[in-house]
Amino acid sequence: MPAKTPPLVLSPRVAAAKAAGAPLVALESTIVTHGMPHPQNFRTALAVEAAVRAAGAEPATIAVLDGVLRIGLEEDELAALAEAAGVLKLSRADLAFAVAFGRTGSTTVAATMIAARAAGISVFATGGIGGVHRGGASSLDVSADLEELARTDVIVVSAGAKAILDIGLTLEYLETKGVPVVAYGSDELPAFWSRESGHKAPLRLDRAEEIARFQKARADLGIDGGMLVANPLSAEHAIPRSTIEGWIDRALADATAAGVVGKAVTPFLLGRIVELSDGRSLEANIALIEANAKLAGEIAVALATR
Ligand code: PSU
Ligand code: MN
Repeated sequence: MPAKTPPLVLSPRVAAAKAAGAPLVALESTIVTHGMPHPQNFRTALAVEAAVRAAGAEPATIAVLDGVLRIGLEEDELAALAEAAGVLKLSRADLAFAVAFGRTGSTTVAATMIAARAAGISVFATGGIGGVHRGGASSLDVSADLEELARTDVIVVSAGAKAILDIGLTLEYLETKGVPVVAYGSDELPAFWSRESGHKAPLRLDRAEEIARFQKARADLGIDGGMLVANPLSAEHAIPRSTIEGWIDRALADATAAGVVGKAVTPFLLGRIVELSDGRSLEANIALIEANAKLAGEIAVALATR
């Protein structure tokens, strides 16, 4: 059988950037459909694309629309996705399900990595990755994002793992799987809404060029798999750990009481924490994803100019 090209469709802007060899940054869409309320989700999606462009790279927001894996969305498509109901939250397990049956779904970190890799995009910006949930040692609630980082060659720029998780176990898992975890400009791993996690970062780098250099050395050695870059959000927007922990505990108790399981857990917790914090967590989330998009753009530019 002849080799089959992956069934994905590049937007005209992304196709032009690729043809010109310009730096590209993949962006996920689950943060839009399941991570933030409307209309902040749409405004943030546009701001994040603008941040990538300001850094000199072309953004490619990824989603499955009516069964088509799309790499780069038009503004009206993004607007529709931001208010659509019943959008699937797609990971490695069900990305192909949406394609096979003509469904519309947003891509998580895991699914966006798969799509980015297939489209030849090596840098991706998100908010916070999924990881090992608290109690994960017995519930086995471990995000597919971690396994994807272990196997797919994409640099994921995040603010660390979401603080709702067990950060220590998440780090152990990534170490076991050989995923480099690089804190940007910090000795400590950030924890999404907070600059501090209580965990020392396995690796620290201070410049986008250094991250590109590290990735190049990995590739030269034939080391495959992803890399996790953890970018602490600005002190101005950060929420102290002690403050956020109270809201997390409340949200976790509410999730248990409501019997929330599986894929619904993370969206439930994020939404509940927005309520409990009176929108403060949302402001931090918006700020951190914009900052991650900017850094991802800089890394993509550095990789392209090496
Ligand atoms: N970052 C955010 N908000 C989000 C996410 C990331 O700021 O909603 C999404 C990503 O798509 C990530 C997902 O892959 O949360 C994790 O979901 P789970 O824990 O169910 O694997
Ligand atoms: Mn899960």
